[in-house]
Formats: sequence, structure tokens, C-alpha cells
Amino acid sequence: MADSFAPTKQDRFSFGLWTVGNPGADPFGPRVRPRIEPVDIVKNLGKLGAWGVCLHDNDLIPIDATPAQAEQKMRDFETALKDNDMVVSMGTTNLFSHPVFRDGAFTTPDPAVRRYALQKICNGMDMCIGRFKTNLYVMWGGREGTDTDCGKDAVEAFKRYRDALNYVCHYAKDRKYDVRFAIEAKPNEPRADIYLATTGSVLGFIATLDYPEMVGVNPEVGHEVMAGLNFYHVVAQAIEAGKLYHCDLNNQKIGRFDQDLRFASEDIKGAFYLVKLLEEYGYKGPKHFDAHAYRTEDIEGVWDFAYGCMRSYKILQHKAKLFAKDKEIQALVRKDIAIPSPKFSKEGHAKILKEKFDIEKMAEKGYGYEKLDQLVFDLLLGVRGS
Ligand code: GLT
Ligand code: MN
Ligand code: MN
Repeated sequence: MADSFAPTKQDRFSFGLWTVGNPGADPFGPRVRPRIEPVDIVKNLGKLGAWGVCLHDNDLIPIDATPAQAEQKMRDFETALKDNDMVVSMGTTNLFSHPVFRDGAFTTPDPAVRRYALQKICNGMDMCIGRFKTNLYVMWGGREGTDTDCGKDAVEAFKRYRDALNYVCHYAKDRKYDVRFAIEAKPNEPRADIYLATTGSVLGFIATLDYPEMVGVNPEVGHEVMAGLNFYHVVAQAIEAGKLYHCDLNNQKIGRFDQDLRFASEDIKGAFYLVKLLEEYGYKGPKHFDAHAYRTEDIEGVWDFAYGCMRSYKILQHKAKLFAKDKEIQALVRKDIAIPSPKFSKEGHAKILKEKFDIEKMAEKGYGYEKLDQLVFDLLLGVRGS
């Protein structure tokens, strides 16, 4: 039977090579399934209905590859993209795996490591933007942080962070790259504390850069939940600021390690409000699943996982439409959002001062959210609407 929630290219679903390519290793045990070659990832994702793949430089080119080996890998990858009608939706740099980055890349006190990090990111941009033609570049500061604050002055570290981001933007301008950068926050893991721990913190930092318009955010569900935050609110603020350039979709149980669970597998209601938000505000960027299959899975389970991410998104997209056309629900959704708040003027303020408020009366009325929330529950579980 045809799946009415099957993904299509128009959905712009994408996966990192490191996501479906995750072989299931964890700090307590080795990998449990073979590594899937990038060209096979492209082929299989294409068949499943995905639109794009994204990658770190070293997901495709091993850090010690010779120029000839690198060229061969890039050619094979380009052929696979073309043959399977797939695009590179985003590029990024691995500035966290090699031991040289053990105390960070952009923020380490070691100036030679900082220069190497700049060389590596600019080479990664040349490959992903210059050659694979993506116009999005993510920066996740995995090792930019501390395990103890005895060794680094955090104020200096933030200055170095800013210098590096400015360098990268100047480089992109110099190369005339049509690209936007998206900074991804995370509170901890692999470091005890990572600088720019939340998306809100990133938004504040962007305003201090040389080219703030080139830089936005890449919030990830799991990372904000790890920080105890409401992801729907995080994304809403990014949208309102015009800064939602990319979005990492996955799921996470509260208070755990970075789980990168299949989208919507854990917090169905949270995922619903996220999808509803992205759809209502016409988010046009890649819908990127930064997640991986459970360690219990073999390769077949990996493709079940990938398809599940996309299917769940589409089911929730359908539910968002039902929410919008459900009369009883809509009658309970507050309609006063269209009335704007006053802007200050001397005359307007004089009126506000004169206005008489019967606050006891105003406070009497409930908001009806208990009923509405239950209707949403019924809708999500299929008891209501279809
Ligand atoms: C890493 C991290 C992700 C980031 C990737 C981009 S790499 O897997 O856990 O959240 O999005 O560097
Ligand atoms: Mn994560
Ligand atoms: Mn991520």
C-alpha cells in the first residue's frame, strides 16, 4: 500500500553522513554495525525520498588522505549525488575529533592550533561551498569549552571565538561565496561546559560580529532539552529574529546524555509544536535529522530509523493542518493575537494612564487551555480528526 506520508523532494529532508553513518559505538563499547560508505548513504537516502545530505570534511575525506585520494572521494561523491538526484544541503568542519583539538579549535590558548583550525575550516568551505555548491555552513563548537575553568580566561576565549568567526566570514566574502553560517549551541558533551551553551546565547553573540547578517543559528532539539529549555520557544525566538538558517531535528529524554533519538520518538507533543511552528512560519531551510539509530540496530534498522524520522515529520505536518481546520480547537485558540501592543507616544501614554481597568473582573476569566490541550492530545492520538 502506498504510504500517504512518504517523503518527497519538496519536503527538503536531509541527513548528515555521520547520522545514518553512525556505527553504534558509545563510550562503553565499540561499533556494532559496519560503516556505510558515503556513496551508499547517498544512494539509499535518495531511494527513501530524502532531498539532501550534509557532511563534515572528514566524513568524506579522512584527515590523513593524500590529495589524490581526496580528489577520488570527491569525484565518487559527486557522481553519487548526480545519479541519485541529491544535493549537499549543508557543510561543516570536524574541529573536535583529532587530539589536536583537545582544548578547542577557535578558543584554545594555543595560537598554532587556532591557525590550523582556520586552515581546516576554509578548506572545508572550499569543498562544500566552492565545489559541492551548498549555501549553508554550520559551526558546532564541540570542544570550544572547558572541563575546568582554571586554565582559560573565558573572556579571552569569547574574544578568540569572535575573531575566528569574523575571519571565516571575511574569507567567505573574499572568495565571493554565497553562503550563510549557522552556529549550533550545546551546553555540554564532549566538554563539561561548552561556550555558547544555548541558542539564546548564540543570538546575543552574533550581534557582536563584523557581518551579523551572514550568521544565524542551527538549534538542535536535543541540545536545548539537555539545557532544560523549551525547544519550541527557542525556535520561535530564532524565527522572530530572522535567524533560523538551519534546524537539527531529533529527540531527547530530559536529563540524559546527548541521545540524538529518532525525530518525535520521545516527546510527541514537543515535536508537534515544533513542526506546527516551522510550517506556520514557512521555514524554507533544510529539515535536517541530526540523529542516529539505536545501538541495537543493524543496517536495515538504520534505514527504518531514517524513514521513520521523515514519516513522523509528515504525520505531524498533517496533524498541524487538522489543528488549523478543527472548528472546536480554533474557537479555543486565542484570537487576540492580531491586536498589536501599543507603541509608546506621549499622547498614547496619556490615554493609557487615564484608562480604568477592572482588574478583578479581568482576572475572573479562565483561558480554556485545559480543554484545548486535551483536544490536542486527542488529535495527536487519532481519537479526533483523521
Ligand atoms: C556532532 C554533533 C552535532 C552537530 C554536528 C555538526 S557533529 O555529531 O553532535 O550536533 O550538529 O558539527
Ligand atoms: Mn545532538
Ligand atoms: Mn546537531
